[in-house]
Amino acid sequence: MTTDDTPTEPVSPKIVLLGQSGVGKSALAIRLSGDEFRETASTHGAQSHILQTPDDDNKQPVIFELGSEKSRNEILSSLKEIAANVALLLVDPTRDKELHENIQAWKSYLIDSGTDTRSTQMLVAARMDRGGVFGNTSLEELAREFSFDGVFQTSAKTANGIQELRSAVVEAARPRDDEVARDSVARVVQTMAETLCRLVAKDADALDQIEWRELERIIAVALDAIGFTVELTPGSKDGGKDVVANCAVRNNEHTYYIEIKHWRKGDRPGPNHVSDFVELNVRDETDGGLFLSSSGFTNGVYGQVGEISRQRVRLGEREKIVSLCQHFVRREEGMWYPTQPLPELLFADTLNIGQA
Ligand SMILES: Nc1nc2c(ncn2[C@@H]2O[C@H](COP(=O)(O)OP(=O)(O)OP(=O)(O)O)[C@@H](O)[C@H]2O)c(=O)[nH]1
Ligand SMILES: [Mg+2]
Repeated sequence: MTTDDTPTEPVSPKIVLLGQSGVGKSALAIRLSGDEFRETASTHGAQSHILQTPDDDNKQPVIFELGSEKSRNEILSSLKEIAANVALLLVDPTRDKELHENIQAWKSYLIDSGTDTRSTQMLVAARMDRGGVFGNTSLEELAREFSFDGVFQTSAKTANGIQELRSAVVEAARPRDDEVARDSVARVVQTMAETLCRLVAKDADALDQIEWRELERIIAVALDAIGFTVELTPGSKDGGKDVVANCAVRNNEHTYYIEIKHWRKGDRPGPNHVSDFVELNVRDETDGGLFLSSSGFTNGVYGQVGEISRQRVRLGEREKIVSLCQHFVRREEGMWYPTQPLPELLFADTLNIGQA
């Protein structure tokens, strides 16, 4: 999930190694993690290593090496998944005649994957025992041009420059105090939303004790478990949707908006609320919308269900909320994996034309 109050697991700082095949990523990872040099063959698939640090706590930074066989899309999705705190771009200035283009290309991956904004980035010249920098390229100038935070000349073989690089990486990967605090608050919030999700799955009446913001979190947690990539919008100024859920359908990214009304019994959203939401989905060209109301809808809305669903917006009541929570529980117990496409699941158990 991605939001300011995103629940996140306690994780070790993550370091990602990028660069062309054969530039020395595996050798450097082995040197940084085990302080030895080993001959390596080309590695495929992401590899991970634990970085050696002086303080032996359970948050040792993890080094990920991107496999070299990857396509642009694979690189981007690996980078997004890793969400590194530190990115090391390895280059071989002793022989790379296209150093500038090469750095530019990798930098674009860092930018397009969002790694650029969240990580410290270092330009690392590798295999420097094999010779000096090719031509009169200045690594410092390149680092400045592409906004790297540091530049290092290293050799995994002789260990030159490794200590300096390791210290800089450890420092950059150290979680800041505010991050630690945010992390633990987020963890508590996440745990609470999961616990509430289990309660609602067992007993729909639990909904009556739950505040609206908690219900938004519950729905976000449930959709996340079902397999959507979920974003919970801020509590106020949510732009008319409470949760944005994304999923890939046959390699195409689909986006759904979810609006959640959790009003006291007797108060029910009417046609205007629903039509605002329909319009929002049309305007933002979503692939559909789900309007959930724990207290049901006014009669005016029930009369328009057919028209509303033609606009790819579905309406869900208590039963739908409970069913999403039950999916969460079954998923958590490992008893269930989605067999239907996710968009169908999202729209299951909603009001349909015949029912109204
Ligand atoms: N002389 C020297 N050779 C090195 C050094 N680092 C790596 N090599 C050699 O360079 C070759 C490529 O190194 P790797 O670490 O496997 O490169 P890689 O970036 O992991 O390559 P892929 O896994 O294909 O992406 C191997 O033969 C290494 O032994 C170094 O510092 N000095
Ligand atoms: Mg490798």
